[in-house]
Amino acid sequence: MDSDTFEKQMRSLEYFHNLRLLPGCWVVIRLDGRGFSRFTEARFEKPFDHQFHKLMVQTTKALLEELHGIYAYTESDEISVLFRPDWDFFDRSLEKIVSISASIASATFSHAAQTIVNFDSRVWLAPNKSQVVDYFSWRQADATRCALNGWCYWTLRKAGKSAAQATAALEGQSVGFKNELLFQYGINFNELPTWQRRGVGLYWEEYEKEGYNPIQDKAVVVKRRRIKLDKELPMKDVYGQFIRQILDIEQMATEV
Ligand SMILES: Nc1nc2c(ncn2[C@@H]2O[C@H](COP(=O)(O)OP(=O)(O)OP(=O)(O)O)[C@@H](O)[C@H]2O)c(=O)[nH]1
Ligand SMILES: [Mg+2]
Repeated sequence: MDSDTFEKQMRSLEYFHNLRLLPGCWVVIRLDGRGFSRFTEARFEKPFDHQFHKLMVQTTKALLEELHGIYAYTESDEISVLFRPDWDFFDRSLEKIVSISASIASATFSHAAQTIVNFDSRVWLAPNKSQVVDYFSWRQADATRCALNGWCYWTLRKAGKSAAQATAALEGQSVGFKNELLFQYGINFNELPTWQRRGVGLYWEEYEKEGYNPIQDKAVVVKRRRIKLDKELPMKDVYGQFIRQILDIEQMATEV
């Protein structure tokens, strides 16, 4: 067999390498810390730790910047990054997108935390804007549900209950019951930090910067872009409108 044939034969076994994201769809990449229940157990404050959250925000920012996303959202150990339908990074190759995004997240977090962690990555696709709004509402609802459960669970544990007892006490209980339980321990769930209950958003904002034009020899105001960290996201329908606004602006930019 000549070397060209051999090369072709070997390459043909890279079965998935030609998979591309569907054209014209909005893309979300979701990354999740691998085995973070165990990783966080001895290292971070429960249920929420500000230092841990800062590491997640730093990782989210790296993904948004390096992959040219338009919006990113993080809660607990997960990150979602949104891309425009015409996003053509890595020629929309699925393998490249999931492996490189997981690699950016793992490397950024590990470097900042000085310990090795891994993230998995998956792709979510939507042909229309309403589905993207639903996606981010879905993840935010998950953040709220997990925050309430986490606070209840760790409040009971810190009050001396075993893991089994705390789990059993919360099994099948309503949101009202869980709020009431926290209240009995002097915690008002609605007054806990917004980043814990709703997650945080990161997106690009324009700002004006004073610069100097050496040709004209005068001070000029230039426009720059930077990433804004929004720690006070609205919730439910208002959050949906907020996401829709981002999508509308991006769609207009695509059509220009
Ligand atoms: N202590 C602490 N733990 C956190 C914090 N944020 C997230 N976690 C942990 O991260 C875990 C995330 O849950 P999962 O992603 O479902 O669990 P996992 O162990 O990472 O499992 P896989 O994702 O399936 O690998 C939660 O169980 C929490 O224990 C935090 O601020 N402090
Ligand atoms: Mg995880």
